[in-house]
Amino acid sequence: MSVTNPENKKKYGDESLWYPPIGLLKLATFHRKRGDEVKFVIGCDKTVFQESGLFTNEILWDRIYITTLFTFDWKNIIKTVNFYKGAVGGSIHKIFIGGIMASLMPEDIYEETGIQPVVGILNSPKKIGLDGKENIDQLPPDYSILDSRIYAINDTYYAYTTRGCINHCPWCGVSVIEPTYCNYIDIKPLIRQMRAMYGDKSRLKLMDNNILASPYIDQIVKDLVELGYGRGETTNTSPPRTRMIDFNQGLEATYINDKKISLLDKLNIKPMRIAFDKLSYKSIYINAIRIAREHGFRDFSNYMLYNEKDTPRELYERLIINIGLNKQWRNSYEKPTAVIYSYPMRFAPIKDKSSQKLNRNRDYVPPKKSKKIDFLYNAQWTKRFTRNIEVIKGAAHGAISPTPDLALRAIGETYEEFISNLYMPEELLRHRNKYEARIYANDPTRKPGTGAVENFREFILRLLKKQDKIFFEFHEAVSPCSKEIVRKVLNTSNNKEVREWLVWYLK
Ligand code: B12
Ligand code: SF4
Repeated sequence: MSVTNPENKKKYGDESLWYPPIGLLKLATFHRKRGDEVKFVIGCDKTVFQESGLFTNEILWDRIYITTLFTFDWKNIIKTVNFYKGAVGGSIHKIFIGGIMASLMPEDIYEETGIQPVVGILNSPKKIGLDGKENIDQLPPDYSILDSRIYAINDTYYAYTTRGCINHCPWCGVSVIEPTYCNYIDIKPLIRQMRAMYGDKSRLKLMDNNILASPYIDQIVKDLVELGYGRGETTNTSPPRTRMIDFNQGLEATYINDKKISLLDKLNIKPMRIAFDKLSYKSIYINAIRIAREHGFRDFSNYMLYNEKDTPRELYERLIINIGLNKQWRNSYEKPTAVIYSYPMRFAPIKDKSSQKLNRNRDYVPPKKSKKIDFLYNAQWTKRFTRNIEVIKGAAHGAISPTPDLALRAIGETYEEFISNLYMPEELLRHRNKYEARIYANDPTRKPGTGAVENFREFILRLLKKQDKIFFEFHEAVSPCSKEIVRKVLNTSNNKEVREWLVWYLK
């Protein structure tokens, strides 16, 4: 957790702001209903203690609640817990740690801090040592404790209509965080309370892990229509705004058929998120997109898990499938009839029983599958490759464009170009206009770049086709994404060309 300057965020809309810490907001509602005073702070905030007007190591607050999200935030979370521990003079019974990371690795947190985290959904005050019967998880979040310039609460409500998931995909933490599958939650009272408290907001983000698996999906859609999220419905504000539903965690393609889509058709869903996590789901995925489009859905957002059991080649093929669909939906001079934005999402491990504690870092790469690898056509993920995927995405604001020409330029027109891009020094990848000589049809007036991009591709493909000693020297120098290793090889390599290219990785 870090502090963001609210002034920097002012100009952005709700969609570009942070997701609110919903767990803490529900706890705020719970405590305020009991007449308690509540204050929200981000990260290690000394003002909490100064406000007490007392001397150091004194705190006015009776309880400190710390929420956690990703396991790879480990360092920051531990730092934050220790900060507040110090501030309450070590009386750790005042500190409560909960949320996602706390539920995924409670023993690790206990070992490190001496505090036993609260695991899972907060369905009873007993879990936080208080009396009462309320299901805290189903209380309306208290938006008033947050700065609306930092968090996306101006336009949006958040809710769950189900909890847990019937599947147990090995890469996913949901079966640990929400182990009991709850197939229906009536959100009507919650949304009505939120409207009464905070006004009529146009967006509803449903955070359900796998909503279409619920046998009560008909009832859920009925509830949403009753709440005014049907097609063409608007807010009761002046001016009125279109009400929109975002199934934030996506819809599982296997459940999408004519019957389910006819049901969803009643709702104003934007965007329609359908995941495409493995190439082997190709026909199921394409079929789901086809059915949804036939039913009039136009804005697709497609998450693609990568860096787990797949290969770069499989990711490229999935991206090409989306580019192909975008091409089909576009007549050369007219507006496309539908668009897909592709979001490659880097896998982050949930558990790690080995001593390496891989789930505490964001830069995980899967172990090598075999010693004998064809580094060209069966390349495996490396730190450099995952880094370069993020650079390619970053250049296009986090997504691969639905415009086919732009998408192909970003990822590479052929697999060979794609794999060269994954090896490419960041300087070249980030500043294509400066370094790419080729002029593309959609940007005919651009001044040609230096040609370093093309030269690099020629160099790396030559090496990849040989896979000899020189290739391995280069591959091992750049793959770990470490300037230190690059420098080392730069000092020892006898190959002039290798040395010349390595310099680019130090820029
Ligand atoms: C929404 C969401 C996102 C959102 C934003 C998350 C946010 N809030 O900021 C977005 C879309 C940005 C996102 C992105 C990613 N996500 Co995500 N996401 C989720 C999701 C679906 C819900 C999290 C959430 O906010 N829940 C809302 C609140 C109400 O529920 P809650 O946190 O469970 O709170 C309850 C309890 O936990 C408890 N509680 C919470 N806080 C506290 C505090 C105290 C003191 C107490 C006592 C109790 C308590 O009480 C609450 C009420 O019951 C979870 C899955 C899940 N079902 O939880 C995955 C999940 C957290 N994401 C995951 C992953 C992998 C990612 C990505 C890395 C994917 C990718 N490859 O890019 C990215 C990372 C982005 C980044 N920063 O780099 C993994 C985390 C794995 C890990 N190793 O940590 C999860 C668990 C899903 C999974 N596949 O396993 N994600
Ligand atoms: S279907 Fe989605 S939410 Fe359910 S276990 Fe698999 S990845 Fe997790």
